[in-house]
Amino acid sequence: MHKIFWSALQALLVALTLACPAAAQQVGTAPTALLTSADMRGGRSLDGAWHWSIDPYRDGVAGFHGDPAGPSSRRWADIVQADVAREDPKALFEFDMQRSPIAHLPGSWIGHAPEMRLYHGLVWYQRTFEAAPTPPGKRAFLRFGAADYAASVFLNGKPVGRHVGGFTPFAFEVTNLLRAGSNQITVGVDSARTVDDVPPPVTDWETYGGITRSVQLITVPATFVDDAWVRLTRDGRIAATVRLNGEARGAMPIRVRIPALNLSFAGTTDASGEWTGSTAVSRALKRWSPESPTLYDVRVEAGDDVLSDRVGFRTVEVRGDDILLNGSPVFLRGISMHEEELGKNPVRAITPAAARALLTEIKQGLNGNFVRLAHYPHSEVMTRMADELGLLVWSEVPVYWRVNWTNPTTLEDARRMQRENILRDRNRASIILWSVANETPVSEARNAFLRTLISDVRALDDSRLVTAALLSKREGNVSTIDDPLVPDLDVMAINTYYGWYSGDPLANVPNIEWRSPTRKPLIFSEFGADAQAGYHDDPARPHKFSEEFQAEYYRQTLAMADKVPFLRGMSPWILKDFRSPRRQHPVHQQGWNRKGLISETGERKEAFHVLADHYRRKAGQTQKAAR
Ligand code: GCB
Repeated sequence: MHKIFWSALQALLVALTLACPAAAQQVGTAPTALLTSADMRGGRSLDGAWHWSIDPYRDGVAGFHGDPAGPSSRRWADIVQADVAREDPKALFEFDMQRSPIAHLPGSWIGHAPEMRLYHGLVWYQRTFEAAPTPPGKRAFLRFGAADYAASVFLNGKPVGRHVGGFTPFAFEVTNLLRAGSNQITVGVDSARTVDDVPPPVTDWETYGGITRSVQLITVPATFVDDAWVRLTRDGRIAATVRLNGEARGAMPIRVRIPALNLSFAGTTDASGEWTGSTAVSRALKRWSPESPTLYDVRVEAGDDVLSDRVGFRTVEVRGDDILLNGSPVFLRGISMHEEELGKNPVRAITPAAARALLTEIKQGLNGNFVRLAHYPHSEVMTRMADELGLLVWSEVPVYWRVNWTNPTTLEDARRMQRENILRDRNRASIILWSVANETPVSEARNAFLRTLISDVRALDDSRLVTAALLSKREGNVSTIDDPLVPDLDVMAINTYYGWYSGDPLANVPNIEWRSPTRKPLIFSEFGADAQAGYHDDPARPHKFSEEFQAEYYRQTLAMADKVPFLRGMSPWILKDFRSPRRQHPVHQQGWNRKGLISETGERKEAFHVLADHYRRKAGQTQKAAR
């Protein structure tokens, strides 16, 4: 009786956990640690072979009358279904995780099998791994790089937590759940989104449901460095803000070391486990820049824990309508990019090689120094690669198009995603801009929502610039940047498609004049035109979707851009053709947005060379000005 009661209670808690994030918090399953720079901690990788099984009617969440899932449906049960069925002829299972097919994670399920290509909903994943009980004085966490969109995690039959949001990391403590020998982990990932989610269901990109980033089991000392933000301040000092997690977090000595600079500074945490300190820096410091992306090994020591990171030091600020990098004006020669690897069948598996291939095409191919990682936080593999290769980064949250501005839960979700993104990446020198939104229609409710996000950014990170991709108002040949959000931003950004979505003849595009009542630097955060690689047309009268049209569109739009006195950068749309269910032209698109300068397999289109030449000239101008 007792046993039945407890298992019914557990099933009820599980149903609540799966159904709503607020309930997840009530049952103590919200993420319990940040584990910043978790990718540097190593730990035990749980990437690789996992069983997977679809559950389109969410039978593992609730029965058909809405009651908690019964024993025949509980995917997370700590049993081997075939063994139980063999022992007990009455046992009924309407699933069998251990005999379900196997996929290699991380990577979206759209690549698991052809029939998964358009699946949206719940998929269960399960694997086992050998472990030992957590030793005394240590704590263990399961850490996910990302799961899209909501994930419920179970270890050895117990719910350990739920996370909402497809692009940011989360970690759950499992110290007391690990056992000697085989441990079973089950994750239910649901890709379905509603109008209250961030982003809402309608976007212009592929959803890529599933476990798309690495899974690690990380063991740390009982009190450990949960967050360490190390940066160069605008007044030229190296500062560190450290937060400890654990019972001994108060009054704990902390030391930060940068061995290559012979630099060490120290302090003691306050009662809540936090400490901020700073030190002067010697002339030996080589500042990070795209031309010389120097990174330093940094160690943060606290009690038994040492957190390591690789950090670059640079400053970024705005003066009048200039963006200053390390005190000197910089023009951002960029391009936008989705989180999608090269190839005919991408599954959003961003390995270091995949990230390097994409970013090298920007840095070396296009002569770029900047990338907009659209429209959501990209993999930490990508931002680390940007640090290493020397590309400035725009990072953003998926507050995209028609968000439900009046729903407080939607706002809380967006704030949490942004916080998780910033706390993950505050040590990346490459990131200079946090963007709070993309092409959101102006209203009082939207302005209030975005202002909350902006003030959150400023509270979390005062060392970078805040922006948002906005729309402008067109009258005749004058485009005015009149969004009421502009005064709240450091840098204005505009998406513009004159000559593609508008009926302007391309020859008219350079006649369009840009005005802004506010004096701030401007970035053209998007402009672009579709072209199907290999489709050529009469250069004298090119049609849409031809390489010639796209190349001419770039020539004319760049001519327009050259005339904007306060333009300080651009990230045209987009590096690579990307999957988008919106784009169903049967000849030219076939489910792909074709605005890439390279095709999905990396073929360069004519417009690629137009932009590469433009950036070569721009880079030359900057060098001359610096001399
Ligand atoms: C936009 C959106 C981007 C789309 C692009 C397009 O303005 O920000 O997500 O993919 O236009 O191709 O229309």
